[in-house]
Amino acid sequence: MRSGILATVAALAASGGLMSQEWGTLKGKVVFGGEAPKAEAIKIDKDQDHCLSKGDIPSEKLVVDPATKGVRWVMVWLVDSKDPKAALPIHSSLKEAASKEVVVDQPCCKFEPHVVALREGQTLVAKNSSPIPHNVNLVSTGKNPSKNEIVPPGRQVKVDGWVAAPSPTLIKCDIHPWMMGYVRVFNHPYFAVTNEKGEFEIKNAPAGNFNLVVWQEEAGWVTGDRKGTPVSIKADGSSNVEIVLKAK
Ligand SMILES: [Cu+2]
Repeated sequence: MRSGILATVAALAASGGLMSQEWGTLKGKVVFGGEAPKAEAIKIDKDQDHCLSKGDIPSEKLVVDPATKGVRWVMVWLVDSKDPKAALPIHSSLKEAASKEVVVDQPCCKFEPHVVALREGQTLVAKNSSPIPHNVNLVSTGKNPSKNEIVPPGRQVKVDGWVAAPSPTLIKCDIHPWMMGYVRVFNHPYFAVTNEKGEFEIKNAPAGNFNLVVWQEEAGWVTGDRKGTPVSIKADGSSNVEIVLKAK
C-alpha cells in the first residue's frame, strides 16, 4: 500500500503535477484610456545653456505614446493572489540579481531612467555625467535610505541598504526642482517598468494564477489597488495582459 502511494507521488512529480514548479513569460501593455495627453515642456529657469542644449525637456509625469497610447514608466510586479506578502517561487536562474549595481544618471537635467526598480541587495549608483553640479536627494519612508548629497560633474554616489517597501522612494535634485524620479524595491525578480510603447515582459515567472500590481506616479494604483489584478501565467509559454490606465 505504502509503496503504491510513493510510486504515485513519484509519477506525479515526474509529470510536473506535484512538487515541481513550472515557469512561463508574462507579457503586457499598459494603455491610456482616453485621448493621449500631449507632452508638455517643463519650464527651465536655471542653467538653461546646459539643460536646454538638447532641446526642451518634456514632463515625465504621464508619458503616453500618441501612436500606440502605451504609457511609459509604469511599474508592474507580481504578487501572490491570496497573500500579497507571501514569498513568490523564484526560478533558479534568478536567485541572484542580474547585477550588483543599478545606475541612475543625470545627463541633461533629468533623471535617467525616470523610474528605477531595485532588488534587495542591489546598490543604487546615482551618477552625474553632466558638466554641471546636481544633487541627489533621496526621500524614503520606512527603512529605506534617505540621503541628500551634492554630486559634482563626473562624480557618483553609491547607496546601499534597500529593502522591499510598499511606498516608492522619491529621487530629486533640489538645484533643479523639476528633476524628479522614483525608486521601488522588490524582494523578488518579478517586476518591470514599461517602455515607450507601454510594454513590459517578465520572464521565467512561476506558472499559475497570480496578481499583477500596477503603479504609475500620477495615477497611483492603476487597477485592483495595491492587491493588483489577476493574471494567469502559462507554463512554458507566453501569456498576455493589457492594462488600461485612466486619467484622474
Ligand atoms: Cu540637478
